[in-house]
Amino acid sequence: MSRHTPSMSVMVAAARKAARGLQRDFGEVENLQVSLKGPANFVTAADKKAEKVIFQELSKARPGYGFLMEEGGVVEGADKSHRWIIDPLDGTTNFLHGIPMFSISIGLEREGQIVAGLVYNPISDEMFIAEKGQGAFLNDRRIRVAARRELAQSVVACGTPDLGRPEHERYLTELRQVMLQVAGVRRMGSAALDLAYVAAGRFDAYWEANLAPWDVAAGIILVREAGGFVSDLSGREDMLKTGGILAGNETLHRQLGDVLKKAHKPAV
Ligand code: 2AM
Ligand code: CA
Repeated sequence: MSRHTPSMSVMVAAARKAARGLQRDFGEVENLQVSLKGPANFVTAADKKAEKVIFQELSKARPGYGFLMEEGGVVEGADKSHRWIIDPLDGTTNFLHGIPMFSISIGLEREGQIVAGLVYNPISDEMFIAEKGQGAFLNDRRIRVAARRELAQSVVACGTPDLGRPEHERYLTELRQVMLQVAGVRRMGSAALDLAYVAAGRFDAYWEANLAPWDVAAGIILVREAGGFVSDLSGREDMLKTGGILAGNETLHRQLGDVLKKAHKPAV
């Protein structure tokens, strides 16, 4: 069983409340697929509604904490040492298409350090939580990163650049090298869930570029508390600044990092 702090209880309650709205709206999205206008505006509204619920719940429980949110941006708090980092709907494209792979992501920063993280898939009802020094849990059961040490036996997750972004060539160069060396590549569409799956040992490793802080804040502590390693794509700790992320157990984190680095070196 997980023993968690009152702050985590607050996060769990906020996520569950927002999830009820997302579950309802996800059901509606399936009906809207056939309408002329399509579900895009509806999804934007669902996203904003979920964020508002989380914002209100957390503000009530912890007055003064600051916020960094996907939709609402920065809200300065009177308490400068605490900040919530929130993505109310990570995996928006999946949600829009009726694919049940999306999540709510809530991270808590104290003095600039992530001390708690929650990633919740409202459809599978899988709640991933972690607090600094307390381990990582999936629905109250302890989780750990996978123990595999060979890329050839590993399932590696990634994210591809969105339409219109300039990184497609660079990304294809990386993907080519990775897929030549691993058992399988997966592309799920929610960075927060990708990290939660690494923490749970479902994915052996994961890399992606150009992510926002709210995509990864909660997932980073999940992986670390599950015994894994997380860095940016240069092996440094600047994930929230650079938007690059590389995660796995110690061995695969290093090996995948090497593959990505070599992918960009001209052959000699
Ligand atoms: P979203 O669903 O909240 O947009 C998919 O590979 C991941 O990238 C998702 O976590 C997705 O979050 C995120 N993502 C999509 N577009 C993005 C953007 N423009 N900036 C940062 N992250 C993005
Ligand atoms: Ca997101």
